[in-house]
Amino acid sequence: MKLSQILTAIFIGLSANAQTYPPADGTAGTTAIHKDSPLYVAWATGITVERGFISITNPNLTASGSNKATFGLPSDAIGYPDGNVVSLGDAGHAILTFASPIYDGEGFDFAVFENGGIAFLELAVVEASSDGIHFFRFPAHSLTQTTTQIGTFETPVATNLNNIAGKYSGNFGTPFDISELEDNALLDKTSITHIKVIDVVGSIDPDYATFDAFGNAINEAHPTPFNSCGFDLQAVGVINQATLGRDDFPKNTIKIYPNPTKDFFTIKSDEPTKMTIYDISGRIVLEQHAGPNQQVNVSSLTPGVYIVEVVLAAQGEKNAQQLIIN
Ligand SMILES: [Ca+2]
Ligand SMILES: [Ca+2]
Repeated sequence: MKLSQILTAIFIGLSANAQTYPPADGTAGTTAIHKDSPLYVAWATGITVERGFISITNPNLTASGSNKATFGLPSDAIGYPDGNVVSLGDAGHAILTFASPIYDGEGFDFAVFENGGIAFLELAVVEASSDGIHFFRFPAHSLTQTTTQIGTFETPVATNLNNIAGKYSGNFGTPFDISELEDNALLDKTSITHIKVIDVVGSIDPDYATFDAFGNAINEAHPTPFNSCGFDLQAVGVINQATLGRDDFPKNTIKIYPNPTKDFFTIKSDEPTKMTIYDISGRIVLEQHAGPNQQVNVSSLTPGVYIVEVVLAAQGEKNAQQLIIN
């Protein structure tokens, strides 16, 4: 089962009457991944930006002397999310590159950071490419109503949004799982080299709207005629990064299997380890010492995404992996 299906199943289970998606950062069941999570192994290293209008429905409108967004520099979205952003403007986009490609490993593979708060989310759809030419969009879904325009200072809510960047606050990445992209001969999921982040035009006017994968206009704050309008891209964090060859893996890299699991997993290791399991919000849910190749019982944990951090007792070397319990 794909991660998205697992999560959807969980949330359908929690709210029998309505399909909803993972809630805001800080709420149980969220998939928001904090910027200091050990899951991030790298950050974007290159970027090109094409800015959009401050108001795509009124292209003559200007702010700070320009009819396009001007706030921030493209380089502000390189590296660790330090709070600085580049504003994309209506329908503007950024294409990010990486020192080493992203691959479709277990669970989430990368995350996109905006700078919003729960009280004001700004959204973007996301695409991936393995050649920098052909881009493929993650299947965005907006459950927000499409009859009343969300106003300039209003916001959609996270539980109505899936595969849409910006659904979490500035300290948390919105994660994406490459396995959710449709298979295509022009897409190599083992070597994603470019991530494209495209501002959602919040207008529900079909002449301007950004539509999700189901044909719904994605309703968000509109108009926003400011020089800092549109998606404020802060960073893209890499979770599953391809390395140049197997020899480049550290000698003591730890494997956990099976993953996903229902009840038990084994840490493959030659020496005693200290193991801590965090939920995706960073709370410790299980902590124990484990002998070589010892089984760990996780049958008491709720299905979902976890982070297993293993410290080799001798070297103190840390290794973090995603664990999916289904
Ligand atoms: Ca994946
Ligand atoms: Ca927007």
